[in-house]
Order: sequence, then structure tokens, then C-alpha cells
Amino acid sequence: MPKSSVAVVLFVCFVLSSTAAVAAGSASRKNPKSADDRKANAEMADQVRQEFLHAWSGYKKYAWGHDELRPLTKTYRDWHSVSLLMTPVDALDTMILMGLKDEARTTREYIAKNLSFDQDIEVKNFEITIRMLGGLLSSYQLTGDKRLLAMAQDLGDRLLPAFNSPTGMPYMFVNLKTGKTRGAVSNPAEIGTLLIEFGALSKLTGKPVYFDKAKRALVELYNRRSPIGLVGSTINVETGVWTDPASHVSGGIDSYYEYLLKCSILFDDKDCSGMWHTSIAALNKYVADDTTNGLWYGTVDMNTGARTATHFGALDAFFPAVLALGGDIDRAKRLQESSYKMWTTFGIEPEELDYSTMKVTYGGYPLRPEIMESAYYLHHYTNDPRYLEMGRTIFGSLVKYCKTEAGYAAMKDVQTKEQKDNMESFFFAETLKYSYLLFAPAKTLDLDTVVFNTEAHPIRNTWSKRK
Ligand code: DMJ
Repeated sequence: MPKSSVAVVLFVCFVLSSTAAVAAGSASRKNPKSADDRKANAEMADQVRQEFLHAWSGYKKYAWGHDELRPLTKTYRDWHSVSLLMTPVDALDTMILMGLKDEARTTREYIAKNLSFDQDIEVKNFEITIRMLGGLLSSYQLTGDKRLLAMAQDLGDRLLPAFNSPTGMPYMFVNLKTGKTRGAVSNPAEIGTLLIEFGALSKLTGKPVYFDKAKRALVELYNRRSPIGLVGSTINVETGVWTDPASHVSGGIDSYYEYLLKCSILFDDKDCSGMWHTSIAALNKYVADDTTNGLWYGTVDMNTGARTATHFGALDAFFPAVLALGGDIDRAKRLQESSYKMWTTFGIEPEELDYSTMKVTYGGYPLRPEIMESAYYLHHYTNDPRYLEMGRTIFGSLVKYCKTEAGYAAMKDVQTKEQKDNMESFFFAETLKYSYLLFAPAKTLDLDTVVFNTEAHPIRNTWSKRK
């Protein structure tokens, strides 16, 4: 058997096997002690699975073959003039992890036979990378289906022209057929959230070009940090000049920091490790806001560190997971309490609030996963039932306010609980996956052996001899 096939088989065995050696590290930390607790967790995991099936059957009935379900009007939405099967690709590894074998088989076959990237469409490099490239690579590792790897490579090749800017930082948009690029003003998240996917593609295909381009983009961005070690909100990838100095951990910057840490782990990359340590020190010094109302991360000027806003929101709720993964359990716990306060104050979290007044500044909720993701990480590292309790409350609100006849709907405003006709693919990829993994037995997937991309697609290092 060629080396790469052995690696895939090993990963499949790793995830599916229930031998004591598998996941022993986290199993000892995560498995509840009492039979009652085990039963309660199993019931929750099963409920999440049933809700996945509810939403999935709505997608199949009203939107099959399209990018997303519109859960109120029971129709569909495509991001471009042709569908890229966004929901099936994003949802596939969740089905596999939930043990939904028939659904996973049918979906995988459908993707393999119907998805083509040979399309004259302009796509957002970041979104297509995290959802599609990440989804294909993760499902390839979980199944060993080489067709998925071939599709990932085809997609990676078509996205590569995005990096052809004078600085090496990618343009926002690229045409999948012509390679034409657009969008010189980008942001740290879209520039720096590509290395897990492009890097894994290199390791799994033996072609270094993907890793090299994505790593260069990350380094070029980092090298433009301010003298106090922070990045801003927008930057021109042609000139390398910042166009907005607002510095925070929210949307537009968030996963840049996440990938510095995760790439240091996944690729054992010393540069990423150094960049992470410098960055987290600057974040904790300037962006963290330790108030009488709890720990938050707000907004400051990247050059002076002066606070310019006290905003925090649903997207920022990923940060406890990153802090915990980086070993800072204390800050992770305190920030998760703040996120949970944000959730429980309104019954569901708003997209953004002002934490100095706890007033909503933007009330939408597009079914985001971040708060559940952080509960999952914190439970893994602490085994504290507090995070199961949080998970139950959060999932309970989702069912109460967002469930519809055809699936799950976003909210226009968490204060009025008015629903919105959207069900993003990340609801399947992330929200339901993290909800399930929080309650599922530790052997389902050992967090210590994978790195999740920012769309919750687990990637395992099958290429390094050391691992
Ligand atoms: C996802 O697409 C990813 O998690 C991304 O990093 C941020 N936004 C959504 C989920 O909220």
C-alpha cells in the first residue's frame, strides 16, 4: 500500500475504532463518572443527531443540489449562478462523525458525481477555502475516498491565482475558470485563514505550492503588524498599506489568530508558533478588557493600543476555544462566562453588543457555532459539567427559537426573536457538529489528535513521522 493510503486508513481506523488505546487521553478526562450522567449525555447527543436529521431532510426536500435551504419559504439559495453544493460538502463530515452512514454514503456519491469547479464564476477565496476545500479534505481523511482529494486538488489549483498580488497576500475574489482576481482591499481573516487547508492539501498531494503560497500570505500579513504587535481590520494586498487600524478579535480578524496557533500545532511550524506567541501577548495586553462585568476583548487602535470601542459579539465567542487550545484555561473560562452572559441575557446571542452597557448594537443571529465550539473545547480540557450545562441551554434555545417546519432559521433580531429565511451551511458543519461532540462519547473524535479548521472540519496530521 502506498504511504498516503496507509495514512488514510490509519486515520479512518483512529476515528471509528473503539479500542481502549484510541482517545485514551481525552476519554479519561471526558467520560462522565456516573451512569446517569452518561445516559443524560447520550440522550443529548441523540437529540442533536435528530435535529441534524430534521434540518437535513428539509434541505433534501426543498433545496437538494443547491447551496443552501431557505427554511421559511421552503426554497433554496445559490451563492453563484451555479451551485457548488455548499451544504452537502460542509455537512458531510458531520454526518460521518454522527454515524449517519446511509446519508453520508448518498451525499458523498452525489458530490463525487455532480460537483464541478470548472465554472466561470467569481468566488470568495476565504469562504470557498474554509467550507469547500476544508470539507473535502476532512471527508477524504475520514473515508479514504480519493475522488474527494482529487476534487480538493482541482479546487486548490483554481484558487491559486488569488495569491498573485505584489505582496503575495491574496485578493478576495478569484474566477474559478479564468483565474481573474478582484478585491485588493482585504482583511486579516481572509488573508490568514488559508494555511490549514492549503497546507494539508500540500501534505496530502506532495505538492508544496499550496502550503508555500498560504504560508507566505500569513507571514506577509504578520510582518505588517504595528510596533505594538497588533493588526488592523483592512489592508490593501497590492500596496501592503493598512486601510483601517481598528484591532479586535472579531469578524474580519478572528481566524487569523486561530490559524497562527493551529498551524503551529498541525504542521509543527516554528514560525507560526513564534507569530502566535507574539500576537497573543499583544492581544492580552491591549485588546483584552478586564471589567467589573467580566473579561471581554474589545476594539483598540492597532498603533496606539487606545480603546476605541467596547463591542463583543457572536463571532468573538470563538476566542475561549483558542485560548484554551493555547493553554490559557483561566482567561478561556472567564471569557466563556462573558459569552454565556451575552447568550442568556437575550435568550440567544446577538451578533454584537456593547459590553459596557450590555445593549445590543446589532441583533441578528445567523445560527453561529462559536459559543458552542468554546463550550466543547473547555469541556474537553477541564471536564467541568458547567460546559455541558451551557451546551444544554444553548441547544435548548436553538430548538425553541430557530427550529422551523423545514429546518432551522436564522434570527433577524434576538430581542424580538423574529426569524430570517436563511440556514447557512455552517449550521451543519459547525453548530451541530460541536453540539454533538460536546455530548458524544470521547471516542467519537479525540480533540487532541486533530486540528479543526475554522469551519469545524477536522484535519489530522497523517504525514509527519514524528506524529
Ligand atoms: C464560519 O464560516 C467560520 O467559523 C468563520 O471563521 C466565521 N464565521 C462562520 C461561523 O460563524
